[in-house]
Parts: sequence; C-alpha cells; structure tokens
Amino acid sequence: LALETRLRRAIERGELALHYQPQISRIDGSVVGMEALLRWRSEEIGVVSPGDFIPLAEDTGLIHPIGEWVIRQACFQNKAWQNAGLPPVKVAVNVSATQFKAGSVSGMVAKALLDSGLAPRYLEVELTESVMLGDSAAAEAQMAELRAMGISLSLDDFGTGYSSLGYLSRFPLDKLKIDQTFVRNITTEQRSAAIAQATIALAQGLSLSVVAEGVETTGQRDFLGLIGCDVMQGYLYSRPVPAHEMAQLLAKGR
Ligand code: G
Ligand code: G
Ligand code: MN
Ligand code: NA
Repeated sequence: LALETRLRRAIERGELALHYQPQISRIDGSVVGMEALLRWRSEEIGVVSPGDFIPLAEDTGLIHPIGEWVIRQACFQNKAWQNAGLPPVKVAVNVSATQFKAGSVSGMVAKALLDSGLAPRYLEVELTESVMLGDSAAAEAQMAELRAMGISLSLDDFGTGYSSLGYLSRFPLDKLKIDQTFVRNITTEQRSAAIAQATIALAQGLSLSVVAEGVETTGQRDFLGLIGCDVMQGYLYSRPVPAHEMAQLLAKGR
C-alpha cells in the first residue's frame, strides 16, 4: 500500500499518538510548559517519523484531519491532567502553514476548547515563518482570532525560514523559539552565539518570551542563561515522552 493510504487510515485505526516534551524554567527547574509532538506507529510498517509523514500529509490534504486530531487530543489530554489535579501548564501544538492557508485553524481550535473544556490560556499554537509568507491575509486573520480567544502564538524555528523582521511587528506573536541549529553550536561557534543573543534581545525589546530548543548539554544551558534565556526545551531535560510519562513529570513538577 502507498504510504498515503496507510496514513489516511492511521487516525481511525488509532495509530497516531502525541508525545510531550517539557519546557523547563532554568531558574528553578520547574515544568512551565510542554510541546505536543505527533508520533505514528503503523501496524504494518512500524514507526514513521513526522519528518517523513508531515510533508506527505501537507501535500495530500491529510494534514487537515490529522491537524484537527492533534489539536483535539492536546486539549482533551491537558484538561484530563488538570482534572486529575496536576499543576496546570500550557500545551503547545505545531500547526502547519497549510492549515493556516486553508483558514481552518481558529474554528478547529474554538471547537476543541469548547468540547474539551480546556481554558484558552492553556493552549499555545506554534507556527513557522512560512505561515507569514506570501499572501498572508488569511493567516493574519486567523492569528488575530486565536489571540482574541486567549490563545498564545509561538514562532517556531526562529531564524531558519524566510521571514523578515517586519513580520514580528505585524503579526501578533507571544513567543520566539530559538531554533536548535543555533543552540547546537552555541558554545563552539561565535555566529550561533551571536544569533541566539540577538534573538533574545529582540524578544525582550518586543516584549516576547523566548524558549531555547534542542538544549542537550549543561554548557548550552549555562550559556543560554548568561545571555538571558530562562526557558529551555531539549534532551538535557527530557525527550518527548508518552502522556503517562508526562503526567509523572507534571506530578513531580520538575
Ligand atoms: O518530534 P520530531 O523532531 O520528530 O518532529 C519532526 C518535525 O515534525 C518537527 O519539525 C515538528 O515540528 C513536526 N511535527 C511534530 N508534530 C507535529 C504536528 O502535530 N503537526 C505538525 N504540523 N508538525 C509536527
Ligand atoms: O520543528 P520543531 O521545533 O517543532 O521540532 C522539534 C523537534 O526537535 C522534535 O522532533 C523533537 O523530537 C526534536 N528535539 C527536541 N529536543 C531535542 C534535542 O535536545 N536535540 C535534538 N537533536 N532534537 C530535539
Ligand atoms: Mn515545534
Ligand atoms: Na523548532
């Protein structure tokens, strides 16, 4: 069977799952947020990486039902954790430019919040610079709608796409995520360090919060701390983990 056919059946067959990666405060080590990351384990062909199936989903339109499943699952799971008495934190979901271009994101989110009972302040949407490219009126309108609902917007992979700095003032963002390609070389390469430092200064100047992605070493953590980044995400703290493990991290609080 073609991968597309398998992916089409993956939702109904229950082969999709969300894993969660905590975002950690450098100051006290507490869990201050989490990112939901999609995983697909096909019964016949095993684990398929999102790097392989997300582009296929975008090309075939399957990103729409899959993206809706992701948003709903993240909202219902986060609400379930809160109902179980775990400390409430935001869950961030990745949303493709394709979804924004179709104009379907804000409606899906509104319905997922209503159906799950999750308060909007506990949901964050991660988007990439490509959302703001080209004819971006639809994306801009949806971002404004999401913001008006009380959802926060985070710019993923910052600095790796094609956007201009002008987008940062035009679009209603709350957060920048320093891409892991800069974090990886931050202690060894002056250029990466400079880009990370400039990103943090820019975020501070625009009153945006900032998260560093792909933090793997204490050296990276310490350097990021010195240049003013207080929230970290990466293997140093935790890999993306299944929901039951995320619940344990929330229960421990760190
Ligand atoms: O978790 P991992 O590093 O394997 O993710 C690989 C890529 O897939 C990343 O770029 C990530 O943003 C993307 N991705 C993971 N989950 C989702 C999702 O639910 N929706 C979208 N659109 N992209 C996702
Ligand atoms: O594109 P996006 O930033 O959403 O994708 C995040 C991806 O980075 C996920 O696939 C996740 O599994 C991966 N990731 C998270 N933490 C680390 C890390 O510390 N090192 C590396 N190499 N990858 C990471
Ligand atoms: Mn992301
Ligand atoms: Na990223």
